[in-house]
Amino acid sequence: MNEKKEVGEKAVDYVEEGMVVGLGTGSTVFYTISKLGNLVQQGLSIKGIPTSKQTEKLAIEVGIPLVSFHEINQIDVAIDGADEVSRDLDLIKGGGGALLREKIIAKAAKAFIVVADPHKMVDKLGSFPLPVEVVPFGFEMTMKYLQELGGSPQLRQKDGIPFRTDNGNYIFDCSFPEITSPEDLEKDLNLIPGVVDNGLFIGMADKVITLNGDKNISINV
Ligand code: DER
Repeated sequence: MNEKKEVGEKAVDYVEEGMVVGLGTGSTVFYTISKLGNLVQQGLSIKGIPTSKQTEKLAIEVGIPLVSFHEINQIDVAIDGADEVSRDLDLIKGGGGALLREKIIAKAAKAFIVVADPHKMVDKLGSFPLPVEVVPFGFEMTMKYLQELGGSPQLRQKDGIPFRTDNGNYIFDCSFPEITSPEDLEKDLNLIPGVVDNGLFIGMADKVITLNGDKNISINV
């Protein structure tokens, strides 16, 4: 079976009747959302909160009822993908451009479950360029501050113009020679005026579902 499909569908085991579910963004959680849609058609009663317009569209297509924050008291579980997962279950996210809404929903959830194919599992974070969401106003100055922190920021483009997030912001994909302290870097980045948030999710994942060396499901906690 497709590795993404196998880990994505496994996450459904953590969704129970009546739950409010944070629905992540990307090609792995696509399978989680698709399977949840099948279960909803078979009678499962859940409500979804999407982390992106892309996921909102998918959830509607597969028939998952959606709610917004003012209609709920809490999010029971959030399920999302990642671009890198460290041994400490810290994450780099944002490859899909949805990091801000993903982090808001992951933080608000009682449980945050990550679905990641084995290629995402790393010893140390940082091979994947770190996405940093910034407001367009003064982005040229923000870029300079990212460079002063040791990053090599590249403004993400789409169709020849700067990529815009669902929130109307830009993303810099920042390569760092080495991320010695992800905790400190996350804080330092978010202190820069113009930075909205970044793709470091430190200490947030409760479980990471992947495949082990024998290609069997591995639940890391
Ligand atoms: O943007 C993100 O963090 C997404 O979750 C995404 O990058 C996950 O990657 P995937 O498409 O390989 O699941």
